[in-house]
Amino acid sequence: MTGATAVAHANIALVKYWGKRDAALMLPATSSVSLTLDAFLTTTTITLLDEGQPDQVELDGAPLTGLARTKVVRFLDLVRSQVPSERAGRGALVVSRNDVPTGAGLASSASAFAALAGAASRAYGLELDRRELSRLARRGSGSASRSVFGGFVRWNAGDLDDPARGDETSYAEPLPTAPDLDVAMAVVVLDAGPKRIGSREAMAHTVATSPYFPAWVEHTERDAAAATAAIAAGDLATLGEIAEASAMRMHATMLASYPAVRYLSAASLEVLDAVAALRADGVGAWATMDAGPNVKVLCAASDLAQVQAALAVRRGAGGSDRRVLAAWPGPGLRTEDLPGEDRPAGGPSGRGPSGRGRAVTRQVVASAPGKFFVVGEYAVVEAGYPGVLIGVERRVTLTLTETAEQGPIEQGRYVAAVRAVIGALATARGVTAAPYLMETSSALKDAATASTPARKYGLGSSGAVTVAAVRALDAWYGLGLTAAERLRAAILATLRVNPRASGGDVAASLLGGWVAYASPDRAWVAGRDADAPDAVAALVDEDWPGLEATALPAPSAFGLRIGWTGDPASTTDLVSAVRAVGVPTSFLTGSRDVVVDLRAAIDADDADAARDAVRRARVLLRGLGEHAGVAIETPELAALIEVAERHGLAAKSSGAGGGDCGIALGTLADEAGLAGDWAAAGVVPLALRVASPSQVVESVVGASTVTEENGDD
Ligand code: 2P0
Repeated sequence: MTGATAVAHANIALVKYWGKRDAALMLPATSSVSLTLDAFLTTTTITLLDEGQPDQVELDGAPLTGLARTKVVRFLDLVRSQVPSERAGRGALVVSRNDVPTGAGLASSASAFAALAGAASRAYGLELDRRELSRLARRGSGSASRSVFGGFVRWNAGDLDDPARGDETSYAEPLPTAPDLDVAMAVVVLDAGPKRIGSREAMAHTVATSPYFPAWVEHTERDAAAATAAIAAGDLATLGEIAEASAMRMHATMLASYPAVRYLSAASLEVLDAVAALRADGVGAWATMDAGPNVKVLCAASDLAQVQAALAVRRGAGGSDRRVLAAWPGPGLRTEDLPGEDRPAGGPSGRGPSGRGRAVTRQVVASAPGKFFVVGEYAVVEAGYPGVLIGVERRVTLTLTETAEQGPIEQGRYVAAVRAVIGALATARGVTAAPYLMETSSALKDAATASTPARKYGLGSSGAVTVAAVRALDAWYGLGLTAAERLRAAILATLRVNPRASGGDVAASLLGGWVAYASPDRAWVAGRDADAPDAVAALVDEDWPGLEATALPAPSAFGLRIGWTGDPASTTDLVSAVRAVGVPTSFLTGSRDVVVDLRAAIDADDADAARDAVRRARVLLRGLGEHAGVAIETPELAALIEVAERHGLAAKSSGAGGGDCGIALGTLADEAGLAGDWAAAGVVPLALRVASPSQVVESVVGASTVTEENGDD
């Protein structure tokens, strides 16, 4: 089968694009600056049909028709006009899916055309670098040029005088970003009301009729330069001010066209007021708006939960609460061939050990999410006793970059243990790989800001870094480990650092989502572990007694909320105190029953049974703390639990307890009410989504190949 799949994420402009100077070549009147978001994405698969067959285009399971289909077919024609091979005559089956919250009006032409550009160019065998991909995506939709890249991006207006030069020079590029610029966006979803004029038409109408348009162009070029500098300097306040001003100027310019184009609704204005009130309270939050009534609010990642909670509550005339989605910076375009595809000879493979001496640099980026215990903590440490955990969308990212000579890797004991385990596996399999540099970054804790100290939430960073290292080195050596082999390799490395670890955090980070876990018989593992490559390979290959890690179905009848109570007591102190007195058998068996019942409740999607299991787990953990003379459930956690119960949720401490986070499970009617009541009790609600699995993105910088491989085998 000949074809390719691409994934692209939406972006939100901080300095807006509004107006073209050349509609045929899709050249913008100004440069713009954006942030690519993780939360909204498009996945597009293109399969080439036989010569002469008409294109078929499907979006979210239904055939596209009319103008929407014509835009896609025209874009495919543009790609085919650049293809020298026999493929140019072949039609395409285009199957596209938007992952955006339903009914939120957030589907975006940016992610759609960036994904289409990636999938089409690859399916038709065009070897484009990222800049060329950005220029191509631009021809589908201007803002799509920016979604080729992740994070902060600038789309250059390009040469303004000569249209041909403009086409070559108008592309997006990733912006140098200060490492501590850790931002997020709260997306306030408002009723879209009657359908308004589309942005392409509205833009053309603004250019043609707004007397303010020349002033808009002049200001925007300056704003783009200032935003670029603020991003490089890590100056969020300046960036936020520019972003809000750019959005207001864009809407002012279109309000001045005749007849006026107005996307702002009364509800939008209320949110703009709420954002201004947040700022007056000293919280850094800045609003931006596009061609619709929704308001997106830029803030520091560490302020997101507070911003979300504040914007969710609608004050005054008895209105209902608003829906506020959370988004973080997202990645750029990824593409991959369909299975069975042969790359043209001599093209970069993007997989397996790197060929030395190539004029390109290979890079592997692996990431793994954080985790929370739902039930089973303390018991899961004993072989055969199960727990349920959940992966949450805060990631550790680890990047390997090809280098000339292998230098020392100083990334801590867990990474060192993974390097030893994967190195032994590679030796046993007779595989070598190029030397690499390794960098890690973690979003599992929030850096300090002027107003808040650094925050650590107990998200399981050692498990996440272990998993990210296994995924990265597996890809680097081209070992092609199965999911079960990755799990055993990661737990083996973990046990070499901490022989008492359960490995539950590793399983949750590897699989993402809801996970049932039982730890292996660690005495059995220790008895067989040895540095010899063959011993490691044998151990990673075979089943381990007791070990179970199973992805559970995501419940729809209930969800999890997470609250943070503040500084934790030391996990090791708590665990040592409990171990000193011994874990009573009644606790172990009680915990096992709870886990069995919660798994059944998840399978049956039964909220009442799930709450019952969580309440029993809470009682067991309090009893264990009393037995050992330590506060697993601190007074702050008790307050968190009582507030959650008032809102109809069942709650408990999570993990070792003694502080950190509590989890609350159930169906929440009043999101803002819980957030407000938790805040009044000194609990910070954490806006954490259920995580997708650990993942690897592999790229060859300087060539066109970017492959992504997901956690599922
Ligand atoms: C932006 N928007 O910069 C601006 C701000 C909406 C408001 O780019 O005609 O779908 O396909 O180039 O990219 C939306 O317009 O328009 C847009 P075309 P596009 O994000």
